[in-house]
Amino acid sequence: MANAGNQPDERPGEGRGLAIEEARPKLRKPPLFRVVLINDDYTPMEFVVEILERIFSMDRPRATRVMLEVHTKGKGVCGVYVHEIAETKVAQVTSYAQQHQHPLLCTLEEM
Ligand code: TYC
Repeated sequence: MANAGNQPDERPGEGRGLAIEEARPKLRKPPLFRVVLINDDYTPMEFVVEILERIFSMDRPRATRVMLEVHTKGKGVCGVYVHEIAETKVAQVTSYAQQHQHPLLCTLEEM
C-alpha cells in the first residue's frame, strides 16, 4: 500500500513553502462611447439646455456651454459611457425630442 492511512495526503503547494497563485485572467476595460449632440436650425436653445440638465445631469451653466458649443461648432459631447448606458441616453434624448416635435439628433461615437 502506498499510503496506509497514517500519513496526510500531499496536496500540491501545501506544506512545503510553495506559493500557488490562482489563475487570474486579465479583464479588458469595456469600450467607451461619446454621446454626441448634433446642431440643427429648429430645436430651441432652451429645449437643448433642458435635455442636457435632465438626461445628462448638467447644471445650467454647463448645459448652456455645451448647447452653445453644439450651436457654434455643429456638434458637441454630452458625456462618455459604456455602450449600454450610451445607447440608453441616445434613446432618451431621441424620444424626448420626438415627444416635443423637435428634430434634435443625438448619436454615439466609439472612442
Ligand atoms: N441651433 C439651434 C437654434 O439656433 C440650437 C441648437 C443647439 C439646436 C444645439 C440643436 O443640438 C442642438 N435654435
